[in-house]
Amino acid sequence: MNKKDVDIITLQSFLDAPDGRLFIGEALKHIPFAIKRFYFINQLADSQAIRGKHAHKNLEQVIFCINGSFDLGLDDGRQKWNIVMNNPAHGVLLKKKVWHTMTNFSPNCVILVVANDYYDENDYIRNYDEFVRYIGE
Ligand code: T46
Repeated sequence: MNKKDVDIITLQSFLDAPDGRLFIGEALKHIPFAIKRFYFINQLADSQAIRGKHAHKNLEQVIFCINGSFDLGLDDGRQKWNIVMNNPAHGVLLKKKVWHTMTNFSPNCVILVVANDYYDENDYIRNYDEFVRYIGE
């Protein structure tokens, strides 16, 4: 995976100092799909935790780190890419069939994900060897 293959979405924001900064993302404008689901992850008390470790067969998502930081590892089966997620305005498009891992969480890390479909465990590939076989088919 080359840098050009990682789609970074940059949200517009408005600073009302000292009263906060407001970020905006609209479906089919900034987010390249209709949003059917969102979820967020907080309370990342263990900086050594590893989340993700899977790919999706069809699901597409955009992942944000809206507070703190973490490392996002991407792997399309040919090349690997690591992105430090530490800018709340930047979302990374998680395309289908890309193995992804989340590591190195700061204590105040909050991850927000928007997805183009509902939760379906059958869409997950949670075994790396199976992932390599799947993308080779
Ligand atoms: C992804 C990365 C970035 C549900 O029941 N519904 C949901 O919508 C989600 C997202 C999860 N779950 C259940 C499934 C598991 O029993 O919540 C539990 C934890 O999910 P998981 O181990 O998949 O969490 P992560 O952080 O490894 O992965 C999540 C998303 O599941 C996944 O789609 O791409 O964030």
